[in-house]
Amino acid sequence: MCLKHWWPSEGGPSDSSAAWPALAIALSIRSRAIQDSRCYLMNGGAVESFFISEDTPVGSVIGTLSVNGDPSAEGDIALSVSERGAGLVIAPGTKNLTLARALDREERAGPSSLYVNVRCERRHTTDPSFLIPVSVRVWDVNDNAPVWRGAPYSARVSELAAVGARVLAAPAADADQPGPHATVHYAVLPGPYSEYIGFANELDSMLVVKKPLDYESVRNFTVRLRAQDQGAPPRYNDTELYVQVLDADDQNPKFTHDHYTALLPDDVKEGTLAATSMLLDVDLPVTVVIKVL
Ligand SMILES: [Ca+2]
Ligand SMILES: [Ca+2]
Ligand SMILES: [Ca+2]
Repeated sequence: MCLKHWWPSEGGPSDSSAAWPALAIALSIRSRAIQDSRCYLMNGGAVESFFISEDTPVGSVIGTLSVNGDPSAEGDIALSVSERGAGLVIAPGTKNLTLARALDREERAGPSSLYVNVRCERRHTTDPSFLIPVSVRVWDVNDNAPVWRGAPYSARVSELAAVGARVLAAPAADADQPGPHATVHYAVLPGPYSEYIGFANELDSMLVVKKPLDYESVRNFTVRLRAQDQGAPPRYNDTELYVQVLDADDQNPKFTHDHYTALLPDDVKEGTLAATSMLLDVDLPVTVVIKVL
């Protein structure tokens, strides 16, 4: 606001010269009242806002209140946070706002924002005190690793399962805010048998067969799984998948020898047991009985 002082020589709003002293006094009082900017925010706003990292340590100074006035012991204003336990305090004699409780964007270890009122008093006056609303919000940091649901995992897979066949869903959830901090990439870690099983793709929690299984050569195995977010640096969790390979009748029976002979008496009767032979069947043991016909 701009005040203009009129003087009689400039031509005033009234033609009554007797009115000038009273007008000058009134303007002077009003001018002083307006010039007392103590407890007003310097930026002309009504609210003081701060935006800080969610992992800001308790005890940190998060900012300085941009209020007009001197809050020191000999100063002309007094500042205090009007709510008790509000999560913010003002260091005595300063305009510094100090964090008094942990904040958490995920609202697990504390609130994700604070709203408090700072009381500002004009010292040595009877003016009513001012309340300055202060808002503190937090931005996300990557403070959560993906967490596997239902881990560790186990699956039974037929040796006849085709490459690409689904084995198991192994989902992991990340509590951080949507975006890189919560985007989970899945992988089977390199190691023994890791060539048999893999994720459909790195963003898909579905495990599939990557290489044909064979009960006769591998009956069970364990692979390690990793779920990693895309933060910088990333966070991850590992778990295990145990796979039991199920036998299937995928082998033809084989004779243990190429040929068999038996000595039979001349009067051998029909139906007499002549010989037995073990057939080697890697799926199921089979015994064949040979009788005289
Ligand atoms: Ca957090
Ligand atoms: Ca977070
Ligand atoms: Ca994360």
